[in-house]
Amino acid sequence: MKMQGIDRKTFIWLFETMLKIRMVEEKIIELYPDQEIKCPVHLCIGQEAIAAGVCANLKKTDYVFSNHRGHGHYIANGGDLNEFMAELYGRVTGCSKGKGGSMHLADTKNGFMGSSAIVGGGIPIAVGAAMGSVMQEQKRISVVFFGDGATDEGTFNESLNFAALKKLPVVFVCENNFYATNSPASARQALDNIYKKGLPYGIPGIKIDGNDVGEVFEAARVAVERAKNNKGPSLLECRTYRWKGHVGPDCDFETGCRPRGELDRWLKKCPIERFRKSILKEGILSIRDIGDIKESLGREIEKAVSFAKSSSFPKKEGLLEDVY
Ligand SMILES: Cc1ncc(C[n+]2csc(CCOP(=O)(O)OP(=O)(O)O)c2C)c(N)n1
Repeated sequence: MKMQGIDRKTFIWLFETMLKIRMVEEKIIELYPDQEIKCPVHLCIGQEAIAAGVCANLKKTDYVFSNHRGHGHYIANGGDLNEFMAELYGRVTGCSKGKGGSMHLADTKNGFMGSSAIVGGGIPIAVGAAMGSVMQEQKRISVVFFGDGATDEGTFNESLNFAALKKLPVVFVCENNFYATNSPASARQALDNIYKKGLPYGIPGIKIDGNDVGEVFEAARVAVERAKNNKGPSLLECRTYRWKGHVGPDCDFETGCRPRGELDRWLKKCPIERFRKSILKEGILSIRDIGDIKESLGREIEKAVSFAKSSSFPKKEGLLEDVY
């Protein structure tokens, strides 16, 4: 586990954030059968290190764009948990006023400009935001999270080209979990080389173990620094695996969509368990401290669920408000 250059406070923040993402999603899995959460949920359990490692390097003023698998990004970027749960429950107190659901989270006060279900859709928008930032002489950088499936889209290449041409402050973060819905990357891409896809445009790329939060943190630090110093965009390919199915709480091997053995191999590379071991070994936290963190997160999550359930649904009359 790569841990050099990370201070104690950041270590603890990274651990708490990854655990928070995991525990929130485990809660969603528990509650989903009640059928009160009506929206589809694309869970990111297994991919927590990427959201935490990247967002740890960002300021509230930076722009973040996300995709349909965006719970971790919203949480790691400091999104309010009550508003998150309320959004999943379709309540008016939700971060998108209950009209977006899990795939359309937004938290603009923290620079989280929104997630979208259009695969690859966030990529050109992030480039546009970076361009706006440069034109307005702001020091805001733009970060966009997307899956390996999004790199199959033409918009990915067009956006990379334009960002490179204009030397825009963008960090492209690909969470390569090797599947787009049920289609494995090997059935869609001739080469296994997403990190190299910016090279023809002059964008440096790096292949990272996306389950090693230290490695993600360090690569993101370098990319963010580069963007801030007007050196242009970077592409991070973070290799990981989603433990759950494409959508919903099942695992997808039940329906034959992917092999059980593959999931089992990745379960052994749990990003949180790996980090927990390092944290204990380094003496940064004790088992007791970790227990306390879990307890406090559990309370916070329960409160958010109660907040969501006790909030009202949006009114019918407001159906066409906030529609762009
Ligand atoms: C433009 C577009 N094409 C297709 C879809 C249907 N769709 C939804 S998610 C998805 C797969 C996305 O895979 P990836 O980008 O790798 O992200 P992951 O789900 O693996 O995190 C597809 C094809 C869509 N929502 N938008």
